[in-house]
Amino acid sequence: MREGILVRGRGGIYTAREADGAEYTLRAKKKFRRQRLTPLVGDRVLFTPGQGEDEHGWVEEILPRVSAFVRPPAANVTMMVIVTAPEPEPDYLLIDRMLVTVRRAGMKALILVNKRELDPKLEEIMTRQYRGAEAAVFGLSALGGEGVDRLPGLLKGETACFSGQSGVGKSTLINALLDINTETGEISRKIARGKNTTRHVELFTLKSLSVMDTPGFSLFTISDETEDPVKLREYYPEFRPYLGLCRFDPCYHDREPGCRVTQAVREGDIDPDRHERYTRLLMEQRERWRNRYD
Ligand SMILES: Nc1nc2c(ncn2[C@@H]2O[C@H](COP(=O)(O)OP(=O)(O)OP(=O)(O)O)[C@@H](O)[C@H]2O)c(=O)[nH]1
Ligand SMILES: [Mg+2]
Ligand SMILES: [Zn+2]
Repeated sequence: MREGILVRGRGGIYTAREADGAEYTLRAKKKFRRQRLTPLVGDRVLFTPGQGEDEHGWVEEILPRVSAFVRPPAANVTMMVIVTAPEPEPDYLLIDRMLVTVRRAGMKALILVNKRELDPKLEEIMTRQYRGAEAAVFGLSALGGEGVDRLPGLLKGETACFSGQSGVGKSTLINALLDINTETGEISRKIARGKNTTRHVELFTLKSLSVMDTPGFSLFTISDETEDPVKLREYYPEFRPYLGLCRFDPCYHDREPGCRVTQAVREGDIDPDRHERYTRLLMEQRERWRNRYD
């Protein structure tokens, strides 16, 4: 058996790449379905290649994962790169939800503010929102090129998954970063068939970088699993300095009297919008927790 990494997958057909760059078309063995295991882009797999030119081979084993994501569907990601831009308008609640998922998985996070030339102020706003959230905020412009040269340093040694709303420029950034030409949302003048949005996750390993492009999304639930809502606060690194300083224990940092976190919000050490959205997610989690046996 050979070992490779899944770089693409669509309609049950996977592409595995060996270390030397050779690619193989594969299908997943039936046993995976019985195990309710779906191979994901980023998976390290053992496989047997197909015999002839046109014959596909088989994914035989999925090697243990460092991480697995449902949305975007990807395995072994170590850093989530959340791409934002002035256009389309940032959905902060979506970013917060992604950060919660990233924290829960124990991953690193990086927030890129693309299309900086359209509105240089957004980087500042984003930095204020996520101060203390352990996600560096970095403004750049994929089209203008400014800042792109600093990306390799930020992504070195990581398997970085570019995610975020459709149209923020994930594919354009990856193209600029790796000097490749994947599909981007530009209206194709030649064929005039409209937006060329990314439809599948793809892993690129080039220039000693490992980067995933993913389809954009606008809907995102934190998780289908129910989790005690008291856990939510643990995914907000900016609350950590106040651990154990609230009057009540546990404190949800919501409307309890003597809450040190809401005091920090009042004193301007935590962004009030970021905290307000936290209470919304908390409400959602509580609702789900109440209905967990339904
Ligand atoms: N002004 C400006 N436009 C940009 C920049 N980067 C990308 N764009 C444009 O934004 C549009 C969307 O870019 P894509 O790279 O396709 O966006 P995406 O995030 O990959 O979108 P999905 O694949 O649908 O998720 C295209 O028209 C790009 O040319 C930038 O730095 N500045
Ligand atoms: Mg894209
Ligand atoms: Zn509190």
